[in-house]
Amino acid sequence: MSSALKNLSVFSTENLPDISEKHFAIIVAEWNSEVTGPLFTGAYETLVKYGANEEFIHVRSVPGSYELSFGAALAAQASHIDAVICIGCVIQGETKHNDYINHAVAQGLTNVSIQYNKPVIFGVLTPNTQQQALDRAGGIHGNKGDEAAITAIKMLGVSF
Ligand code: DLZ
Repeated sequence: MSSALKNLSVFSTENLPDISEKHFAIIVAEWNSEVTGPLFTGAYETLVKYGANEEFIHVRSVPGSYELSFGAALAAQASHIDAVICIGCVIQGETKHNDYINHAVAQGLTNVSIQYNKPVIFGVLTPNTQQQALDRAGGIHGNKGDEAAITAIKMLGVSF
């Protein structure tokens, strides 16, 4: 289902793990802050709503989405961090910058997750327009920050 049909703030919350002792890092890109601000708020409030201790939520900002990979690596290599949530918004422009940034961040965050064996969540919007971004940052399609936080929580419940 594409996100045009799905509300990003509607998800199953059955069997969520206890996260009261878990430490989360949230890394937020400053670019498009009118979008990343509400995404961050959604992620933070969702963590708290489902049991995170606010003292265990560690927030840092980076200039742009391209820098999320480095921020995530710093967080993931910190032994007390259990999961990392990365928040960004890359809006398509006249050039292909968005393609380069999006691919680099997606690959970068995957690499960090595998290297450090911790959930690293891609809370990055990749819209064609600012309106599409706002629609997914607390607008008509919900909030991708909420979805990113619930994904981090669910991943902490995955074990073998
Ligand atoms: C340079 C740039 C551009 C053009 N657009 C965005 C964007 O839409 N969203 C975003 O998060 N960052 C953007 N950036 C900044 C890059 O992510 C990065 O910070 C710079 O290229 C410096 O490495």
